[in-house]
Amino acid sequence: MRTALITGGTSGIGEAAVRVFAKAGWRVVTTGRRKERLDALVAELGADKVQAAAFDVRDEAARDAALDALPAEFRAFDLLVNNAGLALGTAPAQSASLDQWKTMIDTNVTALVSLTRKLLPELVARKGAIINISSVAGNYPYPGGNVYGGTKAFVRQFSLGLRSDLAGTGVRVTSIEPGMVETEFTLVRTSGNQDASDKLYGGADPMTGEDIAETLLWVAELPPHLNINTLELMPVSQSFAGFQVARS
Ligand code: NDP
Ligand code: 8X3
Repeated sequence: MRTALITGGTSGIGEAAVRVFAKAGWRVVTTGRRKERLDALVAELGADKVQAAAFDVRDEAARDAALDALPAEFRAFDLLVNNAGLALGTAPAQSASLDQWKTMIDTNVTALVSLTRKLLPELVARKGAIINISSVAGNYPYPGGNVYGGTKAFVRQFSLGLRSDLAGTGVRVTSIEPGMVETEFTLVRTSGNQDASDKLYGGADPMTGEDIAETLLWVAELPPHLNINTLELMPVSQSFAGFQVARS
């Protein structure tokens, strides 16, 4: 039985992925700060299939303690899904909050790199896989995307760099780059503005966490000689709006 570590399992894409992987027969360890939500997932899916490790991904000591406390059969990973992440704010760079920028970099970049580095020797030994959740925001700039988009461009390029370094190891690395997925993402980005979230997703028929989770499972279960390098997904309703010109 293969074991996956899926970060950010308390809502959205990560929560859906925990269900999809557990139902497909994987052992899953999932993480997040909201322990009660993790505990509910364990109760729903069974402690033989899912274990929870509650910590803030930015706190390496808490992370290591939580992972070390897992039952032995949940401590060796075949797959790391780096999903935990967030956007904060949509203000233009010249008026954005530096604290919010630092939180995004600490969470989406520094914590992801740190957890990846920690697990890499074991993933190499087990010929495992890494799936990183980037975003279309890393591929296409948009007003107010500034640092969030920058962190996701990092995630994509880091994934490709890992592929280079891991040549010959059998470890697979994939960057998944979704467009609009209806989750708690916009609530978090707008500091809890339900109206803003409803307006963004309303009438857009956005992707769901389950759509992305099924894609993650497909990538993870491909034959071992196949690597999806990057995969960009959008709802049909979302497309490109072109350049802007500021005229005098
Ligand atoms: P949600 O807000 O629904 O889920 C985010 C998850 O990340 C939660 O489980 C949250 O757990 C966890 N997380 C955030 N910060 C931390 C932290 N400091 N420590 C531990 N866990 C943390 O959003 P999504 O499911 O949409 O987002 C998942 C990933 O997908 C993110 O990386 C996001 O950037 C990316 N993405 C989302 C898109 C979208 O349109 N929704 C599109 C493209 C990419 P908790 O708060 O309990 O700690
Ligand atoms: C989330 C997608 O376009 O809202 O990564 O930034 S977007």
